[in-house]
Amino acid sequence: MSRPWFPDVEPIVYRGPQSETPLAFRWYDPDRVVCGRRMEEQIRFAVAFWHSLAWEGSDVFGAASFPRSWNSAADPLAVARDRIDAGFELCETLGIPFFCFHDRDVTPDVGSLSETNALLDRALEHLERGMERSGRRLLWGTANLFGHPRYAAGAATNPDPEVFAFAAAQVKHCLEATHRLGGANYVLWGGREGYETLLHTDLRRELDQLGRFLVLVVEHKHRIGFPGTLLVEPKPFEPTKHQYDFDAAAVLALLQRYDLVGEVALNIEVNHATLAGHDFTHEIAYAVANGIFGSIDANRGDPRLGWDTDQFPDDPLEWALAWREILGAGGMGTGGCNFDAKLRRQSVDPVDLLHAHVGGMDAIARGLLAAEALMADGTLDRAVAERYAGWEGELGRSIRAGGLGLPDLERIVLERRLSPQPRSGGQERLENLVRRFV
Ligand code: XLS
Ligand code: NI
Ligand code: NI
Repeated sequence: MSRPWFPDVEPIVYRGPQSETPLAFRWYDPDRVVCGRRMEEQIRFAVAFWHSLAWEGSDVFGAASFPRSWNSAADPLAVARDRIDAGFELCETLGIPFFCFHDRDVTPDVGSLSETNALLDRALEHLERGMERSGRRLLWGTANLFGHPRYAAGAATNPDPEVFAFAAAQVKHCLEATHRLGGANYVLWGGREGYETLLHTDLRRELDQLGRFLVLVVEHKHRIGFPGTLLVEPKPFEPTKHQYDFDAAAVLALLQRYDLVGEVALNIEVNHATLAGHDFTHEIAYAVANGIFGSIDANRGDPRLGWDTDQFPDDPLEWALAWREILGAGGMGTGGCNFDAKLRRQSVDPVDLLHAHVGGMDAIARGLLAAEALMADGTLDRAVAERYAGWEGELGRSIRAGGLGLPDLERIVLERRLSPQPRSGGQERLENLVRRFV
């Protein structure tokens, strides 16, 4: 493998927790079997094209701080090819099996939909060849329905039906491309599907529009026979003040209302969970409990910055708790861990991308190993089972079965002179227990 974009870097390998080599894995050991699967297959890491290849360090206050050589060609198709090549080189250097992209991460909007699609398709031919050569796979594709000014007032939830139509056409093309590339999932993140003010917003109408849009995407998935999973990615706000896919619970309500349960699952992002005021683990547990867990966007926020800072993961404890939920649900399924994470603006060297991914991969892998050990130990699971043991007894089972009304329960309390006593939840003991494994 020639390495024109990340020269002087050898493929990064596992060297164990004691290694002092900066670009080495201390915990991520792709061939190690964890809970019945090789780590690589259990985690399913993906590189995000937008943050790691297209983005060059601009923020709302300043311009690009690390122009990338792979983005410097004059012609958009040449940029796309270089960017794709750099992307596969990044994946191969890191041993990352998957990637994710938005249509506009590959080629820009060049005016009319037909010209834009034609340009994208030519770039995707190059992508397809790179996939064959490198053996890398597509975790998910998605359409960028938030960057272009036409989407300033939303895509599906726009007050103008022509924008809805445009967004639908864009998603049709991107879903078909994802299908052609063998994508495991297709993601819808409703960046501007929300409102800035209720003063000019017909909320009921916009929810119906969003529901209609999702139904159209589901219909088209079946029409073309796309076997992957459709995923909605919750986020509470940013860019809009309020987004309709606020959190896992809000998306579940949408899916129920528009009869889409069983058709659409969730792509849960760490920093979106925390922005919504939840722990990451809560969002996963909520999705798992409702049968809609799909995939993960791995990153983290900053506890003192209230926006989507998209930093690379660094907390094995947070990931251990997340993995416990995911493994409990049978694993990732078609999903995976996509690094929807970006460098800090001062990390101007391409090699910083490698350090960032290595750290993130190790944090996630270490969490996975901790979750496996915690589950094998069994104390925590037993504590939970004991806490609810009463519900497996005669009274608990009868209540759950639905055979007892309020008068029956009153009679039971009076006849048996019930006087339930508080029992310790043992939280501190369990927190100490978990710490032993991380
Ligand atoms: C933005 C989202 C975005 C989606 C894909 O906050 O995380 O990156 O993952 O459109
Ligand atoms: Ni994301
Ligand atoms: Ni995000």
